[in-house]
Amino acid sequence: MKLLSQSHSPYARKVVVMIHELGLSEIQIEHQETSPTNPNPIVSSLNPLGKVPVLLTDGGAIYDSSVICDYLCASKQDTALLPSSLEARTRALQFQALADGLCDIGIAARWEMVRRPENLRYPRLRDGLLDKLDKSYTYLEENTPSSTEITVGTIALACALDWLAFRGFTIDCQNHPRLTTWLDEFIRRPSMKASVFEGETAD
Ligand SMILES: N[C@@H](CCC(=O)N[C@@H](CS)C(=O)NCC(=O)O)C(=O)O
Repeated sequence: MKLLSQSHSPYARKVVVMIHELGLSEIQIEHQETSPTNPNPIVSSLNPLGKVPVLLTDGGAIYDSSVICDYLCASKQDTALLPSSLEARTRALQFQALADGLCDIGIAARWEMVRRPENLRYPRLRDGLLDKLDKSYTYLEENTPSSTEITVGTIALACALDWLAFRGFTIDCQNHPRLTTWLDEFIRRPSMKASVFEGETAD
């Protein structure tokens, strides 16, 4: 199997971390740049949305990151990273949904702050998006996972928060001490150290 990935994508990193955590070292990881303003024909031929990550399997191409994570857990019959009990599974998937939503918001905010030509930016939209990030950080400070909770949800969350910090949306450690401590500890995992963000979007 081969994963089409991007070294600065939080969704792709979630899958890369899952690959490490599941011990699936046979999966080859290939970097592919893509953006809505600079689409990559290889990625677009495999995913009509033109986005990475995409996992190439004998049965065809799989996207998006959540579906790939589900596929990898099922193929390894791993129930720890994606628990089978209803309550634990919903909790993991809810964290994953929040994490992916944070990344969607961060990407949208970056369009309004750096990626779109300056005369086309909409400050009111930027402010609305930044407010969602603030509210999510406050929610997560009150609902910080435990350091022993290693699921697709907490992996997604660590990748999302570390990506937001990588792009300058850093968590205020004075106001969010529990969340900051949790993230600092999580990014020390070997799987996170092996997948540190690097690079710039090529629009
Ligand atoms: N929901 C998707 C989001 C993937 C996504 O937005 N990937 C970005 C990289 S961070 C991308 O490929 N963007 C290219 C584009 O939007 O054309 C997932 O979870 O895989």
